[in-house]
Formats: sequence, C-alpha cells, structure tokens
Amino acid sequence: MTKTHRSKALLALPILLLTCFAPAAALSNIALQLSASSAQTATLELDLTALDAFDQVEFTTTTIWTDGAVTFTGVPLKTLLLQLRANGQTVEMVALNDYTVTMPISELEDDVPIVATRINGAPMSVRDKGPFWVVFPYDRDVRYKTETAYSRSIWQLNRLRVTD
Ligand SMILES: Nc1nc2c(c(=O)[nH]1)N[C@H]1C(S)=C(S)[C@@H](COP(=O)(O)O)O[C@H]1N2
Ligand SMILES: [Mo]
Repeated sequence: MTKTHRSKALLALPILLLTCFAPAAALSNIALQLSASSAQTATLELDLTALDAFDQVEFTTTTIWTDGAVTFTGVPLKTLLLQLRANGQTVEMVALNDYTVTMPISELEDDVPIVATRINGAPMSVRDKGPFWVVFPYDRDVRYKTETAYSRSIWQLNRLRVTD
C-alpha cells in the first residue's frame, strides 16, 4: 500500500464508523411534531425523552402486523393533543413517508389509541415501524378489529395536526 492509499484508508475508517452508528444515534433524535391549523398555538416537538415524561399506557395484544402477542407502551393520543390546547374536530396524522390518515377527535378515548414508543419494552427503529406507532388494543374490542382502526394505526408517525 502506498502512503496515499494508507491515508485514504485512515480517512475512511471514521466515515465507516459514522455510517454504522449514525442511524442508531439519529433514531432517538426523531421528534414527534404537534401543531394546529389555528395559528395561535405553537408547534410542539416531543422526542422520546419528552414522551417518556407523560403517564404511560401499556397493553398486550396481537396485531395483523406482528407474530403473536406484543406489548406496546406509550402515551395516549388524547393526552398529547391536550398539550396543544387547540380547538379542532379532527387530528391529521402523517408518517415519515407522508402516508396520512385522519381521525375525529371525538372518537379518542382516554387511553386508546396510544402513540407507542416501545414494543416489548424496546424502542422501535424506523425499520420496525418506529419510532412512533399509533396502536389500538386490537384484542380488547371488536371495534378495534376493523379496517377503520387498522387504517388509523399509522406507523413511523412523524406529525400530528389538529384541524377544524
Ligand atoms: N406509515 C403507514 N402506516 C400505515 C399505512 C401506511 O401505508 N403507512 N397503511 C395503513 C392502512 S390503510 C392499513 S389497513 C394498515 C395496512 O397494513 P398492511 O399494509 O400491513 O396490511 O396500516 C395502516 N398504517
Ligand atoms: Mo387500509
């Protein structure tokens, strides 16, 4: 190896290390954005640490996306929207890939659905439908085993917006 080649190899090492570890580091930094169409409310950004500060709801259920029962932990969607203090009829939920679904705010229950931050106790990577996934306790009630509930089960959730 010539001197030039060796210095190139030395340069490449930190870049290689960055490439390997940066995704894991970036994961925890993805924040959930909350906003309202009404201009008077500020936009909130909640990262995993901020979401962990709220009262947590946990349930175990089977899903159409996982093998067997899994335990989800997270914050009720209703709790998060209350933080905004925004008036509105509808919550619009947008994923990292811009998949969008809406839900009437009147249909939010105190503890269903939740914005899950963990599956079986572990944070979810983007590859595993994380870092945030709106989930229902599908096994608890037939109304959660509907196409409506499934379509609202948005994974890789990125933004929540309250609209009129
Ligand atoms: N981020 C994201 N979440 C999503 C979707 C999507 O395309 N992207 N599809 C929704 C719809 S309409 C349904 S029915 C289910 C589809 O799940 P499946 O594609 O695994 O059948 O996930 C919901 N959550
Ligand atoms: Mo769907």
